[in-house]
Amino acid sequence: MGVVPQGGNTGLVAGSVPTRGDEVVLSLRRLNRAHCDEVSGTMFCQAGAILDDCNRVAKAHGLMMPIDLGSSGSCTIGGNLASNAGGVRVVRYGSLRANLVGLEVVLADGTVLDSLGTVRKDNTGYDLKQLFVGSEGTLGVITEAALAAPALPSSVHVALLTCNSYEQVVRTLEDARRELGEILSAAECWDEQCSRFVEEQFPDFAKFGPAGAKFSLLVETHGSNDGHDMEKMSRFVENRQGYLAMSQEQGDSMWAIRESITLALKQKKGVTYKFDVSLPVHLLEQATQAVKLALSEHRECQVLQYGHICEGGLHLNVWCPSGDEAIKQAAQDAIYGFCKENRGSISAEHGIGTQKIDPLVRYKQPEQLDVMRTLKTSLDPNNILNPGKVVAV
Ligand code: S2G
Ligand code: ZN
Repeated sequence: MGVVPQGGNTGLVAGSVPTRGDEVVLSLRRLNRAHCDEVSGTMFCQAGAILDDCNRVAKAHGLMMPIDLGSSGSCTIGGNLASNAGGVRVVRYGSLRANLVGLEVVLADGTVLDSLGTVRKDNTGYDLKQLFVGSEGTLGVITEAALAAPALPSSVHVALLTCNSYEQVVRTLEDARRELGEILSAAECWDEQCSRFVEEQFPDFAKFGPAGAKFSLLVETHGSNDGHDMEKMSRFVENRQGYLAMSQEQGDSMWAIRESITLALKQKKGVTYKFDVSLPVHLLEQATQAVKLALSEHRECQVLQYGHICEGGLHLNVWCPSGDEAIKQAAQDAIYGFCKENRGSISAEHGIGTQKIDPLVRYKQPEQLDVMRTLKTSLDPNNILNPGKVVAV
């Protein structure tokens, strides 16, 4: 008998879905309280608290949650931690792992590990709380977290640039890091295929720049001095192809294009094979080309490239008019093989669940898998916690 912890069930690799028919789903939804320790800038969130709700509590104290995800209206903090959610502002605030201050987690034998608190420094042996981040409920059930909550920015600026080549995207990103420095909060890139899918599915969306731009690059700043930030952003945008949002509404419209790529893929009739990898930034386009080459005889398919470019995040999606296992396998071999050759990751932020166990076994260093299995069997000897997920012992 297994126990499958479940929060918002918004994962993309079936990590919170029972698969064996005899498991108990342990919903954390009723553990949904959140409060803020304003002095230390710490948010205490129970596992079932919804990310948007936590943000509302944080904002009431002039703070914000350190991550922002498209699923923020239904995903829960426990699930975000179990998958070490990243989202669109990792370049500025880090992943959830980087913002974890303390954790309350229940082990398979009922032991409660409690490291909740506000202190940022604790070097007393192994940092056990971090073991459970990204473990997808297979090592323990997260029940509450203490998270570092950054100050809510009083100045936010968004620009949407277009680039004629991926090399130009990389150069522009380097310029953004240099010219915007500490106020850079997000940089998201997508290709013309993504723009086409969004325009097709959401024709009423505001348009910024020429249709058919090879690449779009959304750049955002978070700061506390609007005059300073606006001057830096204006100077950054002035000699480039693109638009600087002149209102929050325009900035939101730019974000809406980026955040609707996933939805456009979902809405478009057909089948989409999703890959979520990370690589050195300069290689993302080459990875996409490797997949396009592997699918060159399948002209009916479309390969879409988008993601969190600052940290080398690539959401590569292959859309086909109808499902075809051979296409999925060819794309998978190409993208994961490219990651292996270039020290990338076959799952940048979505985790393993049940859907990426095979590539995990095929592409992860065997010695690392062995240590993972040792951890799993020592913490959960009867394999009751989310059995069949991640290392799937
Ligand atoms: C993103 C969301 C899920 C997807 O948009 O950043 O992580 O569709 C993704 O890949
Ligand atoms: Zn993502």
